Amino acid sequence: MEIWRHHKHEARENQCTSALVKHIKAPLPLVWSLLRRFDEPQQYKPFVSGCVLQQAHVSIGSVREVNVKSGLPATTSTERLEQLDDDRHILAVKILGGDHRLRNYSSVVTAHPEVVEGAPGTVVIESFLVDVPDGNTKDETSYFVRAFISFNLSSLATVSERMAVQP
Ligand code: A8S
Repeated sequence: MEIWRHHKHEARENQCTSALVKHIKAPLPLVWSLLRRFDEPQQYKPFVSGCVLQQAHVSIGSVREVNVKSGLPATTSTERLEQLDDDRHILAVKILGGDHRLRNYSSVVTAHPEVVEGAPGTVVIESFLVDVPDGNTKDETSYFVRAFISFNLSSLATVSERMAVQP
């Protein structure tokens, strides 16, 4: 399978898009069990302080209210689950609103098995598409978003690798 096929976003003139790759030394079922929890991003995202789902259960179209820790340029973000594929390991989320500057943000994260030094590992790819805010450049926007995704994926690796060694 071509691992990049779900990450080809069509960016308009006022938008930017980019992707990050993270290799994790933990088996795919474990990594996916963390990624798929649309209702509990705080399990690995270091800047999330809490999350409230607007429905009783997660399904496509579910909306979550994410609260982020103090000191960040935002306090809250409203996000909708667009796709959750437990067979192909695809999660897609759209940001609907919040007191931040990310307009029309959408992201896709996929997980793929790999073997690292004879042990089961996982490659995670996360890509995004977002409007470039007025007064910012594409490079600034990309740098800002990539920084948060990079922290999230590093933390995902730390948490999964810890769980992999002590089941
Ligand atoms: C994610 C990705 C991002 C989250 C960003 C980019 C955010 O949660 C933070 C600061 C902001 O200014 C925007 O998948 C927002 O978490 C940490 C509140 C959306």
